[in-house]
Amino acid sequence: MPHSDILAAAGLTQAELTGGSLTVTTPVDGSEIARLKTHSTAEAEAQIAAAKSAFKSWRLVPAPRRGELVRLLGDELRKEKENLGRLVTLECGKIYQEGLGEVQEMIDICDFAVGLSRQLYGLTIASERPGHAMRESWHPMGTCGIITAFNFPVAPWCWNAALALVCGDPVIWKPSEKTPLTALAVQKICERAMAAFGDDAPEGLIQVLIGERDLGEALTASKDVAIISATGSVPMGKAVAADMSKRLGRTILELGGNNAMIVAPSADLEMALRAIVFSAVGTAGQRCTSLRRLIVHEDIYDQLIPRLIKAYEGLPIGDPLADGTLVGPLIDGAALDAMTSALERAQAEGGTVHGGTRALADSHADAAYVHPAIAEMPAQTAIMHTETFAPILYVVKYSDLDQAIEMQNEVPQGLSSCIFSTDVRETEYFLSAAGSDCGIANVNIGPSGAEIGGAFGGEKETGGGRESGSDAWKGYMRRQTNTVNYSRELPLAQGIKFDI
Ligand code: UN1
Repeated sequence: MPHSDILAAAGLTQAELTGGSLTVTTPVDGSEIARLKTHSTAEAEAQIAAAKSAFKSWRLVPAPRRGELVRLLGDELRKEKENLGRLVTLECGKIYQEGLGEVQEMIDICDFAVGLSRQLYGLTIASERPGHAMRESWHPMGTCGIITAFNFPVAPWCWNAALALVCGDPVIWKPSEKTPLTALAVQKICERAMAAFGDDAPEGLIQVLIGERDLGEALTASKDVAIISATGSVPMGKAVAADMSKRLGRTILELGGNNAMIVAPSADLEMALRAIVFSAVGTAGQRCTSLRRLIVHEDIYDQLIPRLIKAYEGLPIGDPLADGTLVGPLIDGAALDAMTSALERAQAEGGTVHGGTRALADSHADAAYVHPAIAEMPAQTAIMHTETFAPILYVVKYSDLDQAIEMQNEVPQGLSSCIFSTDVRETEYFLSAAGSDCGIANVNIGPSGAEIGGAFGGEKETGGGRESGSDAWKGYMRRQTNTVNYSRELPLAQGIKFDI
């Protein structure tokens, strides 16, 4: 399908796609697909003011009714799954199957949030005083600013927005400047859902800001943005956290990962092989959950690694829109440079690199296709402590599980992790307090491809935030402790006497 048809099918008009200063190129072939008009910081401030006034009425709409808006959003997304999935592929380069998967994540979180809209439960608490009742109430918090990255241009917005909306919070989205088109297409889908919902969806409830970093800074600077949920690099997260700490605003941070798999002697190597390839080369190694470090027991190293190298050699690399492609392009030339220099460092640190060179340079001179790389390392060297957003899989040997877990936990990031083993003593140990230090720890599946039902996020430099399922909704509400005295006395807590 020509690029212009993909844009049109996603509802984007020529008038919107031209005449602005933000040039959008597709990583598929490096060609320009739009010049978008950007928002000014004054417009960002106007959006913040509109959200503030939307909050006044939205917080009073009963939560199950707020859920109805998210149900309608899920319905619209179901209708648009292919069109939006294809646009995701065109704009960020992940293969079409993964583009569809990303839209499916949006649909799934909408379903989850609809159910949640009737389950924003608080506690009742035993009071120490006679004739007193205590409880905990959850109230809407205020506007939620959502900052997202190019690699998952739409799903993380929805993990945040679906929850924030049922929790009573307006949302303002600042997408990556590399992927603004998917954000515009989603905004249109939201507008249809709001129109179907009717009058109690106030103006300013769901908004999007197109442009550069200054717009994100307008969100972090404003006391009228109660929460910032940011997905992206560690430096971006540190900048957001620093700004937000100045006004003690709430953050939900989902930053870098440096995810490992331990392959133990008892592992099912067929399964491990498939899991390794999907999690290391899926999205061309540009997921925050991508597998980056493979820690393999020395007894099975020679059975697994040659097969893995062979599997890499046969990977179909190319147009992510074409059937059968498994590895699409990197986002841009800068990503290719970062990959090349990481591999040079790996070699300088004693590594042996397989693959890792540029692919399709003749047919796609303006795009950044690569052969995914495997780097066999003598130990967990310095380069392995950093996250390079590219398909590089570092491989090291281990001899004892404690040493493997120590290596797995040694890096500054703490998002996802996994072990392949059929020995329950090993797998339970890996999940125990002495095991993985990550927010996600899996057994016999790879580190990527989390379902929306669980809380998503991780520790250390990953930022500590949790999004998506479980009780992540609490991050979008304020907790209020209520004590009600229904007696005719006024006993004080802690038995204090204070007679006047
Ligand atoms: C990301 O890369 O920012 O677990 C998110 C996964 C996906 C989400 C990745 N569900 O791989």
